[in-house]
Amino acid sequence: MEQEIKLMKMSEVAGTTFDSGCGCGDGICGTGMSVDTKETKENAKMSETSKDYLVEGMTCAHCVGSVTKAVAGIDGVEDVEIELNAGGASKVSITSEGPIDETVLSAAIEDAGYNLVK
Ligand SMILES: [Cu+2]
Repeated sequence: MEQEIKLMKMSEVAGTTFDSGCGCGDGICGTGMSVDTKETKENAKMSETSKDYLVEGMTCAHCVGSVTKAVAGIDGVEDVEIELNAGGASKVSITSEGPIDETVLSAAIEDAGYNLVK
């Protein structure tokens, strides 16, 4: 009986914490969140991917910088390397924590003012 009462109290505390929108980093909810993050990162490392794309419209180092910045801002992207082919399609090598969503990639590149060929 005593154990049951203690368990109920703990879940009540946890529920209250969530309902009040706590900002704790090391409480019950904070611990749960950090465990999830670690698992995601470990899984991501296992599936690290490197893929080449072609982007049209880059003509100088400034363009390369713009595209690099745009691509690097995408979730999961770890490294971006661009071989500039001024006036043609430049090779963009992207290393990421997993497959990149090409819709997101294409949108990011278009936002920067360039065109993802493939
Ligand atoms: Cu330029």
